[in-house]
This record gives sequence, structure tokens and C-alpha cells, in this order.
Amino acid sequence: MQETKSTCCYCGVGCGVIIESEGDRIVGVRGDPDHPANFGRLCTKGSTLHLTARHDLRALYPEMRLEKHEPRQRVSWDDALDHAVQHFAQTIREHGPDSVGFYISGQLLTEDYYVFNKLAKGLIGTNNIDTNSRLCMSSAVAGYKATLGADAPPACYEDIDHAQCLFIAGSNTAYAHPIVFRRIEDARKNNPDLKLIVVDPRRTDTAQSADLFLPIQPGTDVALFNGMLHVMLWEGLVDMDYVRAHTEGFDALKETVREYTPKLVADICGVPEADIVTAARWFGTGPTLSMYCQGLNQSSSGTDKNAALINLHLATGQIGKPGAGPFSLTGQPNAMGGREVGGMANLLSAHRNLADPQHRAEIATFWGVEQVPDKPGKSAVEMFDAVKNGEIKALWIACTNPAQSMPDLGSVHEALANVPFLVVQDAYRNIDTARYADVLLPATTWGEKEGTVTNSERRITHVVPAVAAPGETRPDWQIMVDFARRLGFMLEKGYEALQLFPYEAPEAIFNEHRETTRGRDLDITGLSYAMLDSQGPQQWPLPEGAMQGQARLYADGVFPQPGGKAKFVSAKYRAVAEKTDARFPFHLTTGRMRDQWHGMSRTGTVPQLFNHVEEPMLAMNADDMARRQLQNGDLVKVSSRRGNLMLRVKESDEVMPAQAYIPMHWGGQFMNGAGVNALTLSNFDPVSKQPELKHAAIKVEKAELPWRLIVMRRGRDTLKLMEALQPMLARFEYANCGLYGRDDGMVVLRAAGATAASQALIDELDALLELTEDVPCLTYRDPKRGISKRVVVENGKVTGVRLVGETLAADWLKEVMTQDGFPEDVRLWALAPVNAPPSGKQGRGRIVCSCMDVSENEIKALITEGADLSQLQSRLKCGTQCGSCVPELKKMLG
Ligand SMILES: Nc1nc2c(c(=O)[nH]1)N[C@H]1C(S)=C(S)[C@@H](COP(=O)(O)OP(=O)(O)OC[C@H]3O[C@@H](n4cnc5c(=O)[nH]c(N)nc54)[C@H](O)[C@@H]3O)O[C@H]1N2
Ligand SMILES: Nc1nc2c(c(=O)[nH]1)N[C@H]1C(S)=C(S)[C@@H](COP(=O)(O)OP(=O)(O)OC[C@H]3O[C@@H](n4cnc5c(=O)[nH]c(N)nc54)[C@H](O)[C@@H]3O)O[C@H]1N2
Ligand code: SF4
Ligand SMILES: [Mo]
Repeated sequence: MQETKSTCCYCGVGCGVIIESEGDRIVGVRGDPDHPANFGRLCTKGSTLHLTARHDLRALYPEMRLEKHEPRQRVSWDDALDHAVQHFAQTIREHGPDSVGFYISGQLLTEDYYVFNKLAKGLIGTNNIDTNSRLCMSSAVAGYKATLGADAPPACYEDIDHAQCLFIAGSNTAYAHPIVFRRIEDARKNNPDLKLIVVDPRRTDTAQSADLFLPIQPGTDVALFNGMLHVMLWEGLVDMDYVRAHTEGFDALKETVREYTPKLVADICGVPEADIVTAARWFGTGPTLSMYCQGLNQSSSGTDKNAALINLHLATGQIGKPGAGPFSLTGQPNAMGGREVGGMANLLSAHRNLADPQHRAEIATFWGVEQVPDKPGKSAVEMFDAVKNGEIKALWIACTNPAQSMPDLGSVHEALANVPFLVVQDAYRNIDTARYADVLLPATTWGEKEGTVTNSERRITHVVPAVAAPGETRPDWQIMVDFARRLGFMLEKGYEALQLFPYEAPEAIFNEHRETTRGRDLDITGLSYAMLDSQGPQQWPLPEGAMQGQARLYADGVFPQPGGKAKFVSAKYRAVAEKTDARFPFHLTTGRMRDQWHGMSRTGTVPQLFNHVEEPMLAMNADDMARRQLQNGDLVKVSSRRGNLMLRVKESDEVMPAQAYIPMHWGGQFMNGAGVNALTLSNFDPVSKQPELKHAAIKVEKAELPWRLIVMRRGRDTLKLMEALQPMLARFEYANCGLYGRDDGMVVLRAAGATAASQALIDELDALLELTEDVPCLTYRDPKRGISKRVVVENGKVTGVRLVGETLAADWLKEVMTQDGFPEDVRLWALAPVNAPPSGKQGRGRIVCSCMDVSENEIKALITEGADLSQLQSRLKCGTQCGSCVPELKKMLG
């Protein structure tokens, strides 16, 4: 057994992991006790990473098609790259460099990112390179730059231990940054006076644990923050000495917030005046650390939301000291690294600005090219618009799945379907975007590649491969270096390309990137792979000669603005871009679930990660449902001005009246429909250009789909079955598929329709899932009523269930399937229309604790007996492993 230190490839907390491998197989993973982000802890996703290290759904060799609409064929790397080069070179020659574009990802390593950026801006001469960070951190970047002068989160995780007030706005930390939330729980245990304020329109698990929860109306954050400043001014909580010494623009801001009285703000935000005053007092007294994420960023006023919050820190001097500062939690594992190398349409290496002629000249000189083009590149939404209208004719997409994650998918799918040439470079082959690819390039991924990542607190970790690259996969940087050299040759810049891309290993790329940071705010000239390996992960800046990185920025009150003073931004509240009205009366918000990651290409291969939330859904308030005569579990048609989606409705006390929530994870691979972004709109913030993914107006109508089908199959290669089922989803009016259980688990297909599906379709499913009568089974058929059921029993275990027309028994049969054996008293009822066998106990319900496999109903039963948290933990063992379910356990106890 070999052990390799690495990081978790999911969220921006950037936890250290130790990968356990045997030969070329990753067999285990545990938290790295020495990593300063997590000190050995991992959440549900991190601790199951080794279960994702299988190759079933990976892209393992290059594929391409010669004609549109023909299937892709397996080809050699040479053929695939030459084909791509030919198309890119021809497009550039005929239509100029701006006729091509690159859309990349905050999940690439810094070295990968650097090469992409240099290829576009240095070799090809286009700034058409943007990334999914535009959908993620762009408003945070713009907010920092407008106020503090540089894109640098000034705080660190340790500040959680020193704060007296934690202000969480637009972040469901308990789900999206679980290990940060574990640190918050620890800090509260150690300091009972620590105040936790949460601002979120939804009563999330994070909100549930707050001392003060402000369930504001969606999109009204700027009004709230301005109102808090209004109170702070009134109550003398503003640190005028700090304001005078270290900032400018306060008078204008004072003028702006004058009208944001608690009363007005209470009206706009829909929260009590007194709570606004309390929030202002706690924040103003401090030390206050604010933590924020997509509730602020994904907004048509995202930059203002960020700036208005940073204003509060500057006005109260809550920055640059232990326990204080505005701390944007980064989403993706290397969103920070991408920003460092300037991998966006408006940025250049080492936090330089593309719009700045001097910055462009510096980078051109550094790269040894004539110039970096001055024409601004297209941001994500603009790029797909340009693809749609034919301006961009060749597109390269790497490490992101825009056919699911971009807003207004109708338009994005149209662009992808019509672009003359598309390259997709991904680790998995079945993502929605891959369907459109003319060339599919297989990339190595977690555990297989070398480079660096930077987490939320500016901490850089060196990751190295634990196993060899599977199949013909190659690291992203290497694919791009190979492409760049070939492209240079075709563009008659062969020598230049060799000069620009001489790299044989990622370390050479890192060292070049490092040199671009000299004298910049993120100076890492003192850092090397060797130092990271010997001394562990380091925070930037770490200039030449420094022994270690810097935990906190701006302790001296000097900011990277002209004159050294931070700037207040006088932001006014603007409503969301699309308001609800009589036709679209519900305010939709979107976001994450605890155990899934984005489009689920990785988490969607682990049965255990489906147990917490099994299928896509629309969450609504009970009153709204009652008014519309909707029952929990009904199927509904959800529509916006742009598209619609068929979903199951779920009653939720998290969602306020007139609002609704849909998770972002389910796309075309796992449901019939493109996912939540079929509904969202592409309006974006004027400064950050980040789209408003969190707000849309929708209507909800009951879908009359009385015909139901459920199929469950285990004991076969479940991932292979799932892949085979995916193309079938579109043949039902409503359908989704997924996994369930533990270990190899089972594959599950749920479908519904207005009328029964044809027998031919059912036969096809039976054949596909090996549910035909060739295997030992119990069968029941009532053709008159359209009911047909089959339960497959192999070696005394139920390994398959197919219920057509009547599906009442699905839940308890699913539980029978997770167990070994098929007792007689249960067997008698297997084909009956009952939601529980009379002899059996109540179904388990949702699995709350993923690690210890403890269900909702088991927990509820003990709570009814009067158990508290510690009794739940000692008797059921739930919440004793990774701790991700502890907020939910507390909520259930509450
Ligand atoms: N489990 C899991 N964790 C993840 C990810 C994942 O896919 N799965 N992805 C990672 C990535 S890339 C990111 S960017 C982060 C995102 O992390 P978060 O931003 O914490 O997660 P979200 O669920 O997108 O949204 C956060 C909250 O914003 C709230 N919100 C909506 N509108 C508003 C508003 O107008 N104002 C305020 N104040 N709040 C609002 C939503 O109700 C939601 O609870 O998560 C990272 N971590
Ligand atoms: N409605 C709505 N939409 C949203 C959001 C929301 O909150 N609501 N959130 C937005 C945010 S914050 C984000 S960050 C985006 C995320 O959206 P995406 O970027 O589309 O999300 P992923 O599914 O993580 O896509 C990453 C892809 O990279 C592949 N991959 C993994 N490792 C590697 C590798 O090493 N190399 C290569 N080449 N490929 C690899 C994976 O298989 C996967 O297909 O979604 C955005 N969209
Ligand atoms: S909090 Fe969880 S998902 Fe995020 S880096 Fe740590 S283990 Fe990975
Ligand atoms: Mo993100």
C-alpha cells in the first residue's frame, strides 16, 4: 500500500487528503492530519473520493467525428489533435483570432490554467478565454477590487477562532463548505459568546443554527447592508479614526445610506427592524468575520452586494486583525489559482488587468510576444451568445459542463448544437456538453495529476499523482502544450510556439507563473515545489526571502489602491432582474445539496451519495402547496419565460412563502430535461458579468401523469446499467435515474406519463436491465388495468424490482433490496399494492448520516423517546464520523 498526499478535488476549503493506493488502484482516502485547512477531517464528499476512482464512465481515449451528426470514433491522440489544429488554424486564418474561444474551469490546476491563458492571449492573440469562475467568483473579485484594490481574500480560517461575530451571507456553509462549518462549530463550543448571524432567504441547516437569522427577501442584500451601516452610524459603531486614516469615499456613502432607515430596510428585506439593529450592533462590536458565497455573487447586483458588505468592514475597522475581515468562500478547488494566473477574459497573469496598457506590455515582454491584444474578450454569457450568432466558430471547452451549468440553457444548447467546431476536454465521457463535441479529449483527474491548487484562504498545496494515468488520458497542461506547438506550426509561428511552450513538466510552468508575481500583491517568488513538499502548504504572499506565507492581509491599513487607501463603494439597492408577477408568481432560487457536486459526473458514480437526496425536486412551502392543492411528492410542471421542467414537489420548511428552490445537480444525464438552468436567465452584473443564477420567476402547475414506473436493479454492473438507461430518459414524459444504497448499490429509474408506455418500451427496459423471465422472478400482470410487476430473486436476495402502472411498494422493496435475504412474510406482499408489508416495520426513509448509514426514521424514533444529540450519537453512531449531518441532527432535535 502506498500513501500520497494530495487535496480533495471538490470545494474551495481545499482539504488535504492522503490517498491510499495499491499499484494503479486508489483504494482509500483519509484526511491529512497535517493539512492546515482540515487537520485530518473530511466531509461526506471528501471521504468517499476513493469510491469515485473507477474508470467505468471515464473518457479513456480520444474520439472525433469527421462529419457533424455522425457518431464519434476512437482515434489516436495525433489524429485528434491534428484535426483540432486544422480547424482552429483554418478558422483563425479565415476569420481572425477572435473567431475562436476557450471556456475553461476553476477545477483545473494552476499550471493547466496558465497554459490555456498563454495559448489564447500569447500565441493565438485573442482574449476570448473565460471560465466557469464567471458563474462563481467573478462578483467577489470585482467587489474586492473596487474596495480593497486587489483580488485577495484578506482573512484566513484561523480567524474563525478569534471572531466574536460570524456574519454568513448567501452561503449555505453547512452543505457547501462543511469543514469550515466544522471549524465554526468548534469555535462556538470554545466560545459560547460567539454570535452567528445568517442572511439567506432559505432556512438552511446553516441558518437553523444561527443566533440571529435574517430570512431576507431574495436579492435584497444591498439594502440590508446599507441599513446596517445606517444603524452603525446612528449608534456610534463606526470607527471614524480608521475611516479617516485608511479609506476614502465615506461621505458619499454616508449620504447614500441616510435613506436606508431600519424601517425602510425592514420593508424591502421583509425582516423585523429590531433584527437589523441587532445585526448592526453585533457586527459593529466585533471582531467580525463575514463569510459569503453565491447568494451574493450570482446576482445582477453581485458586485454591489460584495462591496456593500466590505463597506461594513471598512467602516468599523473590522479588517486586517485577528477574527475580522470579509472572507469570500471560494467555490471550486482552484478558483483562486485561476484568478492568480489571470485566466479570465478581463484579467492577465498575477492579478493584472487586461484593460491596463502597462499590464499588457509587462506580460507581452515577459512572454516575449509582440503584444497582448487589447480588445476585451468575451465573458461566459457573451461567449455563448457569440457562438450562437456565429461570431465564434471554434470553441474549446475544458473541465466544465456548460450544457448544464450555464443559465438559460435553451440558448446555450442552441449555440453548442450549431458551432462549426467544438472540442471538449473532460475526465468523464457522458456529461451533457460531450454530446455536442466534434473532438472529445480524455483528461487525467484527481489522484492522477501534478500541479498546484490555491484554497479560499490563499493557501497553495502541491498535488502529485497517486496512480498512473488510466487508458490514454493525459494531463490538461500537456494536452494544451501539445496543441499549442502543433497550432504554432500551422500558423507559421512554429518557432515562437516552441519558445512559448517549452514545458516538459508542470514545475517549469509553476516557476514561470511564480516569476510573473514578482512585486505583485500575490508575490510568491519565495515559493517552490520543494518548499511546499518540505514545509507543507503555504499562503500567499510569500516573496523571495520569506520563510512562510502571510496569514492575514492589510494589518497595516495600507491597501493596494492609489494613495494606499481603501475605497467605499456607494451602492444602491436594485431589485432582481426578473420580478414575479401574476403569470410567474414564484421566486425560484437554486443551489447545492450536501452530498452532490455540480453536474454529478463524479459524485453521481457513488450510490451512497444519493441516499441523502435521491432525486431532483422542487422544494416549496406547505402553505403554497396547500393553496395549489399539491401533495408532497406530486409531479409538477415548472415553467419560466425560457423553459420548463417536470419535477417532483417536496414540502419544505426551509422555503418561505412565494419562493421555491431547485438544486443545480440534476442535468440531462440523470433526468429527462436539461436541469434547473432550463429556467434561469442570463442577465448579469454590469461590472463582474456574473449571471443571476439564483433568481428567476416561475410558475408551478400540477402535472397529470397518473401512469408510473419504477425499476431498481442490483447485482449487475450498476454504472454500466445507468449509462445504458440515460438515453432512455427522454422517452418518458417524466423520468430520472440514479443510484442508491452502499458499495455497488443499485440503479434506480423512476418514470411517469399521462398514458402507459408501450409494452415494447417496457420489454426494452427488461432486456437492458436483465429483468426478463429468464431470471428467477415473481411476476404479476393485470393488463386490463395496465399493471405489470416483477420481482427478481437471485441467490435468495431481491436483485431486481420493476413496477409498472402501480408503484406503492417501491420504497419498502428498495429497502428489501439493500438487505440480504427475502423472508417469507415479506415475500407474500411483494406484488401487492401496499406501502408496507403488515409484518414489516416502517420504512427507513432518507439516509441522514451517510458515513454510518443512519436514516431519518431511526433518528426520529429515538428523538420521540427523548434522546438528545449525544444520545443519538452514542446509540445510533450518526454524526460521529465526518460530522456533515450534525447540523441536520440538531435541526431535527429542534
Ligand atoms: N455539496 C456541495 N458543495 C459545494 C459545491 C457543490 O456542488 N456541492 N460546489 C462548490 C462551489 S463551486 C460553490 S460556488 C459553492 C457555493 O456555495 P454556496 O453559495 O454556499 O451554495 P449555494 O447553495 O449555491 O447558495 C448559497 C445560498 O444562497 C442563498 N441565496 C439565494 N439568493 C440569495 C440572496 O439574494 N441573498 C442571500 N443572502 N442569499 C441568497 C440560497 O438560498 C443558498 O442557501 O459551493 C461549493 N461547495
Ligand atoms: N442554477 C445554477 N447554476 C449554476 C450554479 C448555481 O448555483 N445555480 N452555480 C454555478 C457555479 S458557482 C459553478 S462553479 C458552476 C459549476 O458548473 P460546471 O463547471 O459545469 O460543473 P462540474 O460538473 O463540476 O464540471 C466540471 C467538469 O470537469 C470534469 N473534470 C473533472 N476533473 C477534471 C480534470 O482534471 N480535467 C478535465 N479536463 N476535466 C475534469 C468533470 O467531469 C466535469 O464534467 O455551475 C454554475 N451554475
Ligand atoms: S469540505 Fe469536503 S468537499 Fe470541501 S475540500 Fe473539504 S472534504 Fe472536500
Ligand atoms: Mo462555484
